[in-house]
Amino acid sequence: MFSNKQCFQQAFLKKLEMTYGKSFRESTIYDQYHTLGNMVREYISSNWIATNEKQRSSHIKQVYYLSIEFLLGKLLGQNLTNLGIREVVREGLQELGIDLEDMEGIEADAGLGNGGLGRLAACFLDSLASSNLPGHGCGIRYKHGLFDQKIVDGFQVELPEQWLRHGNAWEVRKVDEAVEISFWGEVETLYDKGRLTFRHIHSETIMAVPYDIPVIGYQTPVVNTLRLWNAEPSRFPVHKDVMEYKRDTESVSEFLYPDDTHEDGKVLRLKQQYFLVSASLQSIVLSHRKTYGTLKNFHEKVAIHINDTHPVLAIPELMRILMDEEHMGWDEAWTITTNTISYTNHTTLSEALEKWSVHLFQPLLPRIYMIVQEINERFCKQLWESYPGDWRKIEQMAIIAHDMVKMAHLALVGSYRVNGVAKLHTEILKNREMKDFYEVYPEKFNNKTNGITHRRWLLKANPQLSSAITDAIGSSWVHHPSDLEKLMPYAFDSGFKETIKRVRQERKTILAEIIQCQTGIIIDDTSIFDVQVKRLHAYKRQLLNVLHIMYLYNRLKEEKSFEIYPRTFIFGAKASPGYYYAKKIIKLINSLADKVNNDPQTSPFLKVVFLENYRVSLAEYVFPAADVSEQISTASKEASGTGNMKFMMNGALTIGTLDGANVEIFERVGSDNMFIFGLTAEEVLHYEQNGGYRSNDYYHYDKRIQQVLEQLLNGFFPNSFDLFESIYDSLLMQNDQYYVLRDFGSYTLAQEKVNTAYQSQETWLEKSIINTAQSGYFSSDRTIREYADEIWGIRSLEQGTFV
Ligand code: 26Q
Repeated sequence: MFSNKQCFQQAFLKKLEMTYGKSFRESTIYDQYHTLGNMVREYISSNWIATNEKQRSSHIKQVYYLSIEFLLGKLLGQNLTNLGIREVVREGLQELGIDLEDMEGIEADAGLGNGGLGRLAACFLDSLASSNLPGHGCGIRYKHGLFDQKIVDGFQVELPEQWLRHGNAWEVRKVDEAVEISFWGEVETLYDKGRLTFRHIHSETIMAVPYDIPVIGYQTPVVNTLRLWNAEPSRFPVHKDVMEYKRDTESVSEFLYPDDTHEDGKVLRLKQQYFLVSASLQSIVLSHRKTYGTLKNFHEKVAIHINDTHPVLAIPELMRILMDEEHMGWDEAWTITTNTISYTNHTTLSEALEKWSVHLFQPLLPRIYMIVQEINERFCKQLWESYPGDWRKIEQMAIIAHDMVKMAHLALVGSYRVNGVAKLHTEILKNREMKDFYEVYPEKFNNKTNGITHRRWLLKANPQLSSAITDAIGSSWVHHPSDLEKLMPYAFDSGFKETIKRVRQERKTILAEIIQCQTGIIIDDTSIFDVQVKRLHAYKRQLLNVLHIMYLYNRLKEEKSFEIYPRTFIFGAKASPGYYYAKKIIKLINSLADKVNNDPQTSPFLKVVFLENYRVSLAEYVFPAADVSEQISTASKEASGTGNMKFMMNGALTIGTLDGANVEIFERVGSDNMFIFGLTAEEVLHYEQNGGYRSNDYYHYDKRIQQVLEQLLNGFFPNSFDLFESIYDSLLMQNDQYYVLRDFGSYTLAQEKVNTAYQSQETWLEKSIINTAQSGYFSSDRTIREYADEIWGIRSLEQGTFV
């Protein structure tokens, strides 16, 4: 049906009429969208079934990627691209007067994630399928994804997100594969045939119903599965109000929690985590049993990966299933479990490490708690043998201590591999944050530098750049992204540079139009597009960017001879609803935008734009249009970053600290093609250990800093009385935890270099091309290959026993 546009058109019209009982003329764009979505799903259904069948019958090892977040974005465009039918469909629709881009535009983003961690999971799914690897995602089908952000009077306001409002064309509900999840109640201990057995009684159960989404690989018949669990009522309890039970049940998969490390754990969040884990493990075990009839070889045929600690209850849950349901003894169950589970850590911020109060944990998950206690006791005994008498060490490393369950410790003890997400991050884990564990389990630690799918972030998001690349070096880079290196000599080819110049301008004009539509601000599309898009966090230092813009504004106002190349500073960021400091920064950015954009003296040189509701689909327009990529976190705080890679791939130049994966970008492009500034991770860690930083000194000795900080308080921003006091205080009264003032001077110098470098257009283009050419390493295909080979031990279908 997709072989040529006529066939497609016929099938499309017939399907539309049959589904909606309307003629094409009467149909809405939503009818048309769902018709196309369903056609694509049906088109791939035989491959989907065949993939499942082959993966099962070949007895090849499978990996399940458990993640509380999957930030997929829109699926239609990516699926059409991967199937290689986008052109046929576009032309077929065009003749019917439908614009494919409009149709893609009405699709809601699947925004089931906060940021980096959730988007990484989505990129991994794409790379697994595109590499023919047997890997599936397990997540939660949140009714509401991450909140929609509105800016009202410069302040962030959150609205519930509603991605399922018009239905979801990609999911298939599998009610016959539903499983039950138990909470609350008590554990009954029985003595049966000479052994202790445990039964979870008087529990409240809810039903987990799977919704499967096909994950379509690029130009391959492989279609993997993302299984999202929906919470529904199962057996109505007799002693509880029926409506209340229904509400409580459904609330488990109602909302995605915003990333809020400031707020204490809520019982619903823990419920979600166990819900995901228990549903996924039950279904994995069922399917394994069906194929092999035993669980003794479970770890040989299944790898389970936990994305951060959120799904760490997979460890005690697998123990529970193996012992309570399969009747294995502790040692056998432990061997299987600790050879099945591997874990990725995504943060070094110790305040962000998950902990749960025993008082909340134990009543909700009584049997799981018992198992965690047993794991803890055995682990502490083992420590006692290695470190006799060292109570302090044992207390620090224990899984349960001071009435708290430490999820990262459970993950470290119960998994066979643990990895960081960039070289620097992994070193910090080994040498600092998890030093004690590294001493006990050196063989578990390894690094897997993050990556991004070049299919979404280059091929699909930037077709203009993609064509230019393919015209120059051929299309092998699409399958082998490291082939982008073939572009290196073209950095000095005047014809190619001319093409890239045109492409870059075209992409900037497209973004300028979106900005004008969304904000009403008219920006100069020949100015430098300097972009910082990411979640709002103190450690990411959007504030440093803001203070620098204020400083530029002041100089433009005060020094007649001061000139800069026109620059547009673009921000996009959501703040967690309860993170007041972050929300103040959003207000500050918007106040600054009002101030500088409306000053006729400065506005030809300086514009500030805050993009509302930053999300995957908007990001696809932002990265291709950026000249400058702001990656300015306090060194050692950003585990990796992945936006940095998306910018680089699209030819932006990075201004950044030596943090996270910036270090590895720097290794590839060198100081000629990147603007590095600021403290190193080592210097930051040194300050943290030994003290010696006094932010007030930087205030006193630097007039520029004095001026911008006074402007936070002195009415420089109209109607801002008191508003920004907490920001001022964080810098001067609380000694500037993230070294903003410490790095201000060196950031300013780096920005001056950017300003100068941009004016040599020819060499700037060279640098831009070199960045794209060196970005192949950051394809998630490389990352996934490393996970497959070095952690999971899985092989692609072609290399496996079946062809
Ligand atoms: C915590 C408690 C309660 C509710 C939510 C959360 C929560 C949710 C999401 C905590 C953290 C997250 C997300 C973290 C995250 O995205 N980390 C980023 O992961 C990226 C992928 O590895 C890295 O590139 C980033 O450096 C890292 O910050």
